[in-house]
Amino acid sequence: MLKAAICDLFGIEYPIVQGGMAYLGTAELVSAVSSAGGLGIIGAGNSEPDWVRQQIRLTRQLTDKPFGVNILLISPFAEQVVDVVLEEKVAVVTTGAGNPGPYIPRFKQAGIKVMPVLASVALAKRLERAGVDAVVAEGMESGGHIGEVTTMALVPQVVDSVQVPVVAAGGIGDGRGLVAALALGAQGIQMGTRFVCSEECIAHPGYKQKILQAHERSTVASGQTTGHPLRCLQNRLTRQFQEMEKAGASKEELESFGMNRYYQGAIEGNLEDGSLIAGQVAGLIKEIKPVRVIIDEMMAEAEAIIAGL
Ligand code: TUI
Repeated sequence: MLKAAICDLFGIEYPIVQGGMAYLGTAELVSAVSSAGGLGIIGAGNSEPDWVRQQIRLTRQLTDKPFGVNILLISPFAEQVVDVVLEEKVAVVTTGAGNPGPYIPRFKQAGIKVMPVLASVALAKRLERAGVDAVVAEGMESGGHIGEVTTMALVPQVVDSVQVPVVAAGGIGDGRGLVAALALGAQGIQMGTRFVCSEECIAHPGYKQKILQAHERSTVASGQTTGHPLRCLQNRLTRQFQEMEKAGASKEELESFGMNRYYQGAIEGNLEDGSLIAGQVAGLIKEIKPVRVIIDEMMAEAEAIIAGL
């Protein structure tokens, strides 16, 4: 049976972490992933701290397995979500879109494992010194807010730069991706897009269908000029956004145009004017399945590949 260092670190059965997706990392999905042997992650996104607390408590009712919370460091509620996570003594925290350094001492004091998601070797080294337990090295194939380096190039460079376990993210959707990540020296993988197309994910059915219909070039990273590039499925919104960027729109104009689009896309199913966040792996996903089937098939495929190498 395929085991990795992060399984012992987090007390999980399989080295599979669910990406902490805003609005979609709810108790339904998180408990399903953790109950199936992976690590489910509540996506705090820009949500209010009370909502995060409620999701933590709901998840605890649905599973007795470990799970985590992802803190979006650019959320206006980030500080308060940190307090909620400390008060609720969640097992694991992942972070996105920033440097969680200032919060690390408090998490460690509370016995909470910290695993920042990052896109550079420099931040991985800095955060290892600050005491994180593991890092997620996220390549630019990922959906959502991305860095500039691909998973293939980033993961081995992060692995060579830190002692803590590295989890690979970006472009991984099946057992082949898991084996590839392990070959690069990662101790596990994180997936987001694959779990959007699960039965348990509350994403709008129209958004899930768009992912199922996608091919390898269906996503685009827009917003490079804002400093927060975001990978989404192409639609009217991404085309308008790119035209505004080409015409030299200011960062403020672009950010206000992009406001609240995640919820519209992911939950309301506004398929043309909402953000349909997805990674390049969307083209690989052909079916909506229960989380347990996704994880079991992925593990069986990975083990068969390793046995046949
Ligand atoms: O965070 C993500 N993916 C996301 S966050 C998101 S919501 C959002 N809203 C508005 C603007 C941008 C995003 C949707 N998808 N992935 C983890 C990730 N973190 N990728 C890259 C980074 C990152 C970038 C810069 C981490 C640290 C960082 O450091 C800057 C610094 O302060 O050193």
